[in-house]
Amino acid sequence: MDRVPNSTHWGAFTATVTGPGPAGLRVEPHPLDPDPSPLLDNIPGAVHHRSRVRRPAVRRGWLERGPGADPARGGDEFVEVDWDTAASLLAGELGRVRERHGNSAIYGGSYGWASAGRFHHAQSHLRRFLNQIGGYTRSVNTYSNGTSVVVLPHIVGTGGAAQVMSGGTSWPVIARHTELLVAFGGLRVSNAWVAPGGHARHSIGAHLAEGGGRGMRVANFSPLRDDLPDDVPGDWYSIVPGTDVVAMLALCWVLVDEGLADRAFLDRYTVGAERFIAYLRGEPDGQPKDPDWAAPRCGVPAERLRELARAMAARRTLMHVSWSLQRTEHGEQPVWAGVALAALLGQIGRPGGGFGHGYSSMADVGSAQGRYSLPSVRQGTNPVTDFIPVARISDMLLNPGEPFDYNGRRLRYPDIKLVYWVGGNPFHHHQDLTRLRRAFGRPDTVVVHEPYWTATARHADIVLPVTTTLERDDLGVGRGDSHLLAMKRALEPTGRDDYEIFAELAERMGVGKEYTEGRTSGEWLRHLYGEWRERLVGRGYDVPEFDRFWADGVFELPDRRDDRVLFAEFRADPAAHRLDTPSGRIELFSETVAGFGYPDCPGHPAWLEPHDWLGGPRAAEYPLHLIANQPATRLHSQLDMGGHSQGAKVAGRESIRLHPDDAAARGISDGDLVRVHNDLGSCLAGAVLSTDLRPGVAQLPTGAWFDPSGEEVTCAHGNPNVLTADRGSSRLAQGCTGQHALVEVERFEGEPPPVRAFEPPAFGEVAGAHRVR
Ligand SMILES: Nc1nc2c(c(=O)[nH]1)N[C@H]1C(S)=C(S)[C@@H](COP(=O)(O)OP(=O)(O)OC[C@H]3O[C@@H](n4cnc5c(=O)[nH]c(N)nc54)[C@H](O)[C@@H]3O)O[C@H]1N2
Ligand SMILES: Nc1nc2c(c(=O)[nH]1)N[C@H]1C(S)=C(S)[C@@H](COP(=O)(O)OP(=O)(O)OC[C@H]3O[C@@H](n4cnc5c(=O)[nH]c(N)nc54)[C@H](O)[C@@H]3O)O[C@H]1N2
Ligand SMILES: [Mo]
Repeated sequence: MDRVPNSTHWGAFTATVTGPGPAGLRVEPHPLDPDPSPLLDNIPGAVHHRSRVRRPAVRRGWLERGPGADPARGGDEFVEVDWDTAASLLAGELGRVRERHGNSAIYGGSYGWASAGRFHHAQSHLRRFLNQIGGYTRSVNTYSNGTSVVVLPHIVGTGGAAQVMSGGTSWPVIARHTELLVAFGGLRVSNAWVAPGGHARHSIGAHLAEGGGRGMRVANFSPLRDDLPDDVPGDWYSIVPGTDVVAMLALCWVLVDEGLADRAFLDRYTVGAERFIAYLRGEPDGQPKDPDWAAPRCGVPAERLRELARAMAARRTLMHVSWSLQRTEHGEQPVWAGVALAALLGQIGRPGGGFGHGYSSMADVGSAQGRYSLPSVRQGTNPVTDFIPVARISDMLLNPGEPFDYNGRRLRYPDIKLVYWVGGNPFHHHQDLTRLRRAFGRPDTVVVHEPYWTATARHADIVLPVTTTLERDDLGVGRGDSHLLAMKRALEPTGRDDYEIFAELAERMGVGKEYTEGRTSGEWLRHLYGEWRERLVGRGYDVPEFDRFWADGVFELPDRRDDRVLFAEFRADPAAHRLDTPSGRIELFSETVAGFGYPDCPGHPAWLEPHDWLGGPRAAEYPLHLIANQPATRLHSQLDMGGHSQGAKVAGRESIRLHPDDAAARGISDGDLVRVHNDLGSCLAGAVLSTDLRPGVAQLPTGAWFDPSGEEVTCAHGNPNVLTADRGSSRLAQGCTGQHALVEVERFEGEPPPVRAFEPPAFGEVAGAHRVR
């Protein structure tokens, strides 16, 4: 059998089919990848798994009683129907909602990562289709960096924010020039296995090795020692979670106090330094933000902070903030304080110095990039203006018509009647899943396209089975990727492509021609490639014809720059390369933000106590700080049933790491089944003891499939989002704050409920015409 190329967000691979079932599917890393991710091992056991959705299914209550709010959503059985029945029910319901309530009653925000592949990108097709039938309420920003993308434009302008977020200073520049990399949030290499759309050649390990070999040291500010790989020269600053701003302010204070701040840089390139420095000195509140103030709050000894500030000023220093820090309450502040600290050091715009954001968050940050766009499906324009910041989903569904604040505006939640989700798993990604379940009970109808019976599919009324990337042809390339890959079908499809489903609905709703433009999906691939090729050829690049490319299976992208230095042009000539902030400079104080009058996001970086931190009153009841970070064994909730992910489960549940002292105090041993709980909910998890954690800190990654089937716990499987609060970062950005929660942990005694997350729901029958033929 032939090895055929394919791709995922966590890397490219080849598939060889030798027989039926998982044993007959061999998945190997793509030969291009020098450092492939182990997440590829999840694929063989997942693609044929019993949790696949095999036929269209409609929730029994919806089928019997018709559309309407229903708290039974998520607990009901399903009735399998044929495609024709499903399509006619769905087209009818879309028509009803559109006519009775208008298009803004359709929520198409549908956040999520879906799969790699430029054509079969689920959300692109949903949006294209919904736009063609009159539009939908959309979502803005991401769970990933939804706080940064709102606050950074106030600090460095929209263009500056785009430069920070689209990759910043290139990795090779860091490897060659940076002497001290101060990494708030560490450099967690397992996260850099992933980039949206894929990453053909993983290289972060090589860059770190080059830098380390040259003498670069990393200051790993993290509650987890192993957020920095052992073989990278560095020092662990074991910090109390959520207190990075405290440490950053103290570092700033030392720079100012010891005359190490670069006044010339501040004068020429920033505004508001005086206001910020006055705050550091304690002029407004009587409290200098010095290392003695900081140490008991952030857990890093005052002397270490002083020494580090001096070292930062004496060396070429990159001040790095991982995205995780802004996925918290007041997550605007560590980003802003990080820029302020870099500005005080005066190295912004110098090779290997200045500010960086997200180097350990995604493979494409700092990677070589071409200055051209990638092939993509046009989504058209949305005539509906209603939107929500993406993580306000439960608020919207629970509070139609109510006002909310966002980035200086007061907006209102629309009244959603139909939720249409493709390519995402809100019962993985959203906070306070108990509340989300209530919210999902509110709309008239919930529609989901899924390859798998995820918790989101179970909370839907109409579930349509879709193919995985192994079951369709596509073009694979990520942002900041090195190659365009042919993704070739290797298996017979289960379900249909999202494209086929929307084409059918579009046809039934009178926009079939507009939607398909008369092309089959094979013709679309050629078309997208052809369009893209023409653009590149027009700019003088040599790009093969489609047939040549498809036969080769891979094309190396031309002219990718890996010598970027963030804000080098601005530094060289701040008048010619003004930032598009009101002042044209870096704003350490923003009149705009101050003018919004948000107590939870003042006009300069500041320490604001979050609800969930070990120094606050809530810690008396819930004394462990849970880090709910990205899983090292999968991407989010994807392929949690796969071999690699399952191999890391403990006592059949997701593993939670605890410090041995915290475990001993609770009579917990390695491998025990534990109950993790707070006032929002509880879950089971399997204990792993490790001195790589700061005492008082627990770590339970995201992505274990939500399993509400055990009555005595909210989730029998270990999904941390039953414990996280559904609260925006602040009124400014309203970003996701899922990274942190305060919890208590105890040994679970007695007979534990089984994990049923991967069992398909119960299927029943209803009398009459809707049965499977
Ligand atoms: N507590 C806490 N929560 C968090 C975070 C955190 O740090 N802490 N991080 C957040 C972040 S950064 C993110 S990005 C989110 C991620 O949240 P999501 O992106 O929602 O998570 P995924 O598991 O990737 O969900 C993608 C879904 O799409 C489905 N799918 C795959 N391919 C296709 C396809 O071709 N068609 C269709 N229709 N479906 C498909 C998959 O089966 C899967 O169920 O989670 C967020 N949640
Ligand atoms: N393997 C794998 N890789 C992934 C993903 C995945 O699901 N699996 N998801 C991808 C996605 S969508 C995104 S957005 C990125 C996210 O990238 P990040 O947001 O950078 O990733 P996280 O793993 O959530 O957090 C990184 C580290 O931050 C540390 N941290 C948490 N809170 C604090 C704090 O208060 N202070 C300090 N100093 N450190 C803290 C934690 O120890 C954690 O390990 O990852 C991407 N990469
Ligand atoms: Mo993300």
